[in-house]
Amino acid sequence: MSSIIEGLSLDQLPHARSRIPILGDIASVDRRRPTQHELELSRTLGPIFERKLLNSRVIVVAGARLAAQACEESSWARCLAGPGEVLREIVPSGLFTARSRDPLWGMAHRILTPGFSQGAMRTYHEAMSGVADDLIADWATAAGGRIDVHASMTAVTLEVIARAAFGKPFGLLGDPPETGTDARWFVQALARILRWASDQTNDLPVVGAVRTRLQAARIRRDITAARGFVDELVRERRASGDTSTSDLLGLMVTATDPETGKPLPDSNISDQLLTFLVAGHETTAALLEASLHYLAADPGLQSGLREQITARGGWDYDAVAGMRGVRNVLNETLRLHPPVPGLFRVARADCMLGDYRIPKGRAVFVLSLAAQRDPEVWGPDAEVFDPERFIANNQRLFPDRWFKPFGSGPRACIGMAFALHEATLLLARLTDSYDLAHVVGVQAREVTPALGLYERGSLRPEPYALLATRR
Ligand code: MNH
Repeated sequence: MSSIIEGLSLDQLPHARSRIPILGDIASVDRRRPTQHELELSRTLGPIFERKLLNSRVIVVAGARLAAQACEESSWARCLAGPGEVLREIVPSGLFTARSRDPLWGMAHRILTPGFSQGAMRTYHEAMSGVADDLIADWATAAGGRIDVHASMTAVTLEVIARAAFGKPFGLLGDPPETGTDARWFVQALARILRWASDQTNDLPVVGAVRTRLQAARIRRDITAARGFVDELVRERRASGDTSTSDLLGLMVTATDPETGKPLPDSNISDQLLTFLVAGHETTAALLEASLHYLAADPGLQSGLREQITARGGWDYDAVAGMRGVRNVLNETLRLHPPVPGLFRVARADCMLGDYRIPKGRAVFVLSLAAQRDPEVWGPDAEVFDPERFIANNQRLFPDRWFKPFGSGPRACIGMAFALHEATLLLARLTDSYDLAHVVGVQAREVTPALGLYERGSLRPEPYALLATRR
């Protein structure tokens, strides 16, 4: 207890030098790249510091050892703040946005967990492979082999969710679906909603309020339309008489909660469908965009992967699940460029975080983007892109490394296995079928610090084109 009394108070937290009364850190706000700016600040302010804007204060945890402390479930819990809080306005009780004490969270979590088991991934493998075929064919038609990576990865990740998790082709790749539903307008509405949500999180207080009001009517229409679209998926599944529980839609329509014996209410099913469409595509697309960026910069890395891919001897579920080299590239990309750049955590009780006394109920922002590059636990070359860090033997060299791109505790990402299997399959298929190159030569090692990440929605490279040549 005495350490609690002796610790430093939060008034003593370091902050930007340019702080002024009342407005706070307004002179050092970077609205376009807020988390990259915090990463920069951590280099001078250290592993924990404070950001203040008017009355809002955020404690940023950038050091890996402190990040690990703030992820201990005994004293800390996930906190709904930032983008999660904004998304609550649109999707009040999806898995991502529901409060942990909301009974609907537990119910949905229990009902949907089997949909993310290894057995489920084996089932989704076929639908994912079909989308991969369509992607390979689609790239072959690009004029001059020039690929708009962001557009392509957005389409492919949405199509994977649609076919694997909902059994419903959206027609964003490959043949147009037989039935009338064209999902293109839905995808555009979704993009506008996400952009609006992300602007709200990044905007300065007054600017944000004005912008929100100006766009409110449009966004409300988009949200209503998006709900109508997902509700139609539920109606179609019910009308088909199919009561299998082999995909996420089937589980939601047919399964009951093992604890309460109840099915998910219809309004909650729409929330979950929207959640999976949003949470499931943006982040995975961002991961693929950044991974392709590294691969295109390094022909040696591509040929190394091709050898390992060929050695797996095929493309069935087990062959793909064992493509360690591809998995290492994905992990290293997630380490340096986590699509979700940080985690909000809240203290369950008065506690210490490093030298600071944290009162119960105080929130902190754990900046994964910084903690996953902390040289104290990752070594002096922490900023270098090196997939071999994730080879089992090398991992032992850094026992305290902090790596949580999918979050922490009971509210961690439910879709991790889905995302990793999908990304492994797609990246391996693309590397196997195409030589990848940047339009202007970029060296992988230059890329790391200067990727110029875009921060609208998930952290991702600025939109870029790459050249794909059929092998
Ligand atoms: Mn995902 C939660 C990262 C892919 C569905 N996801 C989270 C969290 C992170 C995260 C981090 C926790 C956020 C927090 O603590 O505030 N997710 C990712 C990344 C990828 C990803 C980096 C891809 C790469 N996620 C997916 C996919 C799906 C999905 C694919 C669905 C098919 N994620 C979720 C859901 C939650 C979540 C649902 C909320 C879980 C909960 O709170 O119970």
